[in-house]
Amino acid sequence: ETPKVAIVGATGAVGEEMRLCLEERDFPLESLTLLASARSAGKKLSFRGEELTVKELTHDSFEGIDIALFSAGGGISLTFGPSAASAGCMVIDNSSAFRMDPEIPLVVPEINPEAVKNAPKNIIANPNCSTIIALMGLAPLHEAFGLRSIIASTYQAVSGSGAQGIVELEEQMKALAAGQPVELKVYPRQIAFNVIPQVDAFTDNGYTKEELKMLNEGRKILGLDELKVSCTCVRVPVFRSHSISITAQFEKPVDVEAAKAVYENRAGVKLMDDPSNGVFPVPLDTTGKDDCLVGRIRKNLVFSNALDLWVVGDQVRKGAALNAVQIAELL
Ligand code: A2P
Ligand code: 11C
Repeated sequence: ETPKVAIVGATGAVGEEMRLCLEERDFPLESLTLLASARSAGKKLSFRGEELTVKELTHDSFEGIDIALFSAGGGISLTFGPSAASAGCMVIDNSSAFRMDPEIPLVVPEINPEAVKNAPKNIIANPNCSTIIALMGLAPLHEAFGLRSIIASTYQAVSGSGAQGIVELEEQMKALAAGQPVELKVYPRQIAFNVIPQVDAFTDNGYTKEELKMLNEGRKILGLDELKVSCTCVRVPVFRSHSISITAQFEKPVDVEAAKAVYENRAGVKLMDDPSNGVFPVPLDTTGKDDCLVGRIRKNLVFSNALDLWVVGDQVRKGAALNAVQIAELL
């Protein structure tokens, strides 16, 4: 039986991409319901050549819906996710609200697809975007060499802040080009022609919440309770692909040629690594694309059994919407 599907946050940056992914991938569905706030109710959006009308999200929105893809922020997920799930709907949630709940699987379909089978709360969580993209590069290396620790810095696109982040970068660029002062709404500092070493709120230990997600979510997805991670997350003036510079230390001795070979025939990740010929991935290479790209693989000169690498992926796609749609496909 083909499912009835809903998108919660259908007018947002990720919600729009979810609709696109369902269409592009010919996802088998009986109907698609688009939900957002009262502000967007009545707005028309196209799907498979039809105009669909956006409806206001309410607690009654999930009657008869089989799968709901949530991307309207953690507050909306906490308020509406459990009631949708108890109405019999399978919730695939893009927020951080439920990710660390031991009864809620946290899934990257290329890495731990079997986890979807054990979802007693009818909720499956979609991981953080930087975590997904980093792990798409690291999981094949983990299989080969056994991952022990990660030191990473991220270069995160403004799409990670939703539609408003994209507008803020555009508006600041236009203002600067016109010699006008910039306005700050989403970010604590100017994002155009700048970089900001803060993504999400700071915690007591000096790391931001975003930086701790790579640790906690990485452990859960890979099933590695002892994995050590230290991360610095940085917002950069890029529209929609995140890049991550990673130093990874392994249990076994590493070899660069063997490391490059692990990406042969892997779904969702490709090697792009011939730096002396100018071949390495940049954010624009993955923008609007499904695959994550890996380059700059080299033996780390400081730590034993360690590699340095650079991973790039479209934040809106594999970092969010595509991964959620792939989880729905597993169901
Ligand atoms: P709306 O466009 O009506 O505000 P983004 O992450 O790109 O900012 O998108 C957020 C998404 O979450 C949008 O689709 C937005 O709808 C939706 N949203 C925000 N607040 C609510 C709410 N109170 N009820 C339902 N949807 C909401
Ligand atoms: C960003 N990664 O780029 C964030 C957005 O845990 O899903 C998504 C936060 C999350 O700002």
